[in-house]
Amino acid sequence: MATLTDLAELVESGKSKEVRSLTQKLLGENVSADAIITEGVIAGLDALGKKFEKFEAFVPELITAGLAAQEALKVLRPKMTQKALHKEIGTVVIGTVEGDVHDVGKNIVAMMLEGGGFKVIDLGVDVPPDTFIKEAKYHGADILALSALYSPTRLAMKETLQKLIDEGMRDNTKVMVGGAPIDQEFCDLIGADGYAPDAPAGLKLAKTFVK
Ligand code: B12
Repeated sequence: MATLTDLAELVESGKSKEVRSLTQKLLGENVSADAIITEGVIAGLDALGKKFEKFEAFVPELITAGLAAQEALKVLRPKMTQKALHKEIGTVVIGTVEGDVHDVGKNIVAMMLEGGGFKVIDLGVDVPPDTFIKEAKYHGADILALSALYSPTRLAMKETLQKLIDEGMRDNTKVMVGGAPIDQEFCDLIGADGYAPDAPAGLKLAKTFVK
């Protein structure tokens, strides 16, 4: 019987087609979307990340694993974003900051926020500070959610916050930050409103902002 460990291995080896069908199969067996993400998708990417650190894997492998992970998310998306029956509880503009193209984690956070009742505007990756501000203004965002995975790009979070202040929007827009190199200390340092280590914690945090 195929398991979550098999899924992790398929993600790690970048087998998109197999990842898609195993994800469908696991869902059909009532394995939860949370378990599929944590023990399948993230476990596979983490294992590959460790190999990358030891020069046992290289960028092409990261690319194919990233694509395979997205296949799993495509299958999970309808399940995770089933519209809540009540009306939207707030608007979130989310994106990966300028200079950074990692988006698997950001996509998981976006799906979970949507499933939790938020209207989510996803700006994608490598988003310049000006674009975040323009879109937050246009959509009347309650929350700006910034993701960064590649450490040097963390600085773009600070720039985005500064632009928000310059535009006089800081009082009406909560800013939450996340991604592997981000922690509470960094959040406090740049003056963001909150940090969450993963998508479920991100949803919990976002809800406290719209109470
Ligand atoms: C896949 C991958 C890639 C793929 C990304 C594909 C894609 N579509 O995303 C590609 C090939 C593009 C890539 C490129 C690079 N990568 Co890369 N990559 C990875 C890898 C293996 C997995 C990342 C991932 O998706 N993790 C799984 C997700 C689910 O986790 P996550 O993003 O952390 O998200 C969770 C939380 O952090 C949180 N979260 C995330 N965002 C947000 C936002 C908010 C608001 C909140 C509340 C929470 C939150 O919730 C998520 C879900 O629980 C990691 C290693 C690893 N273990 O993470 C390296 C890693 C991130 N990459 C790394 C590097 C060095 C690079 C490159 C510089 C390599 C190179 N030499 O070119 C480039 C940089 C490109 C750029 N400018 O951005 C390093 C970064 C080191 C550092 N500290 O800066 C890592 C850590 C690998 C390593 N161990 O050295 N990479």
